[in-house]
Amino acid sequence: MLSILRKARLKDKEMRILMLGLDNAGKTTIVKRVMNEDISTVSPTLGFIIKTIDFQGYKLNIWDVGGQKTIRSYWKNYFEKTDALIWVVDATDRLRVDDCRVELRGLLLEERLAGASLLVFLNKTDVAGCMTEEEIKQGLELDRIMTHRWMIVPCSAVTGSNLDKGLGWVVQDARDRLFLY
Ligand code: G3D
Repeated sequence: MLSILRKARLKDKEMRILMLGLDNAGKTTIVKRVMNEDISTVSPTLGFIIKTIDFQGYKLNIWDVGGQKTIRSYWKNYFEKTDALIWVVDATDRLRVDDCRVELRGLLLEERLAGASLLVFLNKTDVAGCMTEEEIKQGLELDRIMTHRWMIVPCSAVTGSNLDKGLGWVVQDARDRLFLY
């Protein structure tokens, strides 16, 4: 049933994308950058923000849900009908890689996210000395993920680099999955 709903929405060229990650990872800045909004006034997301982005002819409804520990238990409320999960990682935050892995693993066990593809945005790669793609792959044990199609894309919300590449993969992957061209 869910997949029928998904197909219907894809035909309407609409996708629901959930953007999650630990607090301070850069979720809100990514959304603002993609929408060409001023990124100098980003404040921590306490509740959630929904933005609709027009991308390659698709409407991407992006739910940016706050990541503070106290509100992570509410993430569940946003899972319904998710086509893709974007997991944003702060490439400069070595101290919380374990926390990040545990939260991601928990999400991937959620039944309602079973059909979603996973894009890992390794954000803040404009910062010198940040973690590499390989470090994060290992730190998050991405190679062990067999339940979801996934991709990791190093990016920067500040420079805008690779944001289109990541979203492009999300759109392409959802289309491939549903055999819709
Ligand atoms: P969140 O929505 O995931 O909680 P925010 O994160 O978008 O609020 O960003 C948290 C902080 O990280 C912000 O800095 C923001 O400017 C910074 N940031 C986000 N993306 C990048 C990036 O790609 N590169 C760098 N260098 N910084 C980034 P402040 O200082 O406002 O807390």
